[in-house]
Amino acid sequence: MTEPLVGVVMGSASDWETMQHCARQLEAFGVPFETRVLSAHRTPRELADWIGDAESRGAEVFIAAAGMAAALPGVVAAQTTVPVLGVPMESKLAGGLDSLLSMVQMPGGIPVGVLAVGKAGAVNSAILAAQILGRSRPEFDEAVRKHREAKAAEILANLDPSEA
Ligand code: RP5
Repeated sequence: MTEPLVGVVMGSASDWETMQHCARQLEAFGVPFETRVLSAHRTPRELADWIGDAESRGAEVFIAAAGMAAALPGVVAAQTTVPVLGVPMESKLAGGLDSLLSMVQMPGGIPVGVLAVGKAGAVNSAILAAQILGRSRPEFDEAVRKHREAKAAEILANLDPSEA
């Protein structure tokens, strides 16, 4: 079994609808990862156990998604020096601005790299994780380059939307 290089954790199963886009992007890049629903508030002990376990098995990036109080990425970051990327979930209050502000306002000393709210952030967290891993693994760097080229080609193939 390939051990995960990326640990993807979300505060609730309700976050999966958004975070499946992160998982799909990691899969497309061939990055080994594992996903967990574990909450900073509802399952704090199990969360701590998983962080330690994933780190000991070789995880080099954590991606943590949460909404509402959105404490999860900060709580993960407090327990590891593995880089943590945070993905704020959309919410009924202010469209997820609440999650974004909660997540991004980490106290000095414990950083979390916060991405955009929702699907764009979920996809970008996977791409950024691949870029981080790509510093020492050229295959992931190459996968990111190809992804960018494909996205650019899509745009250039349809320059005039009125012709579609
Ligand atoms: C957060 O609360 C989760 O990350 C989720 O975005 C939000 C709502 O959770 P549920 O009530 O849907 O389980 O902890």
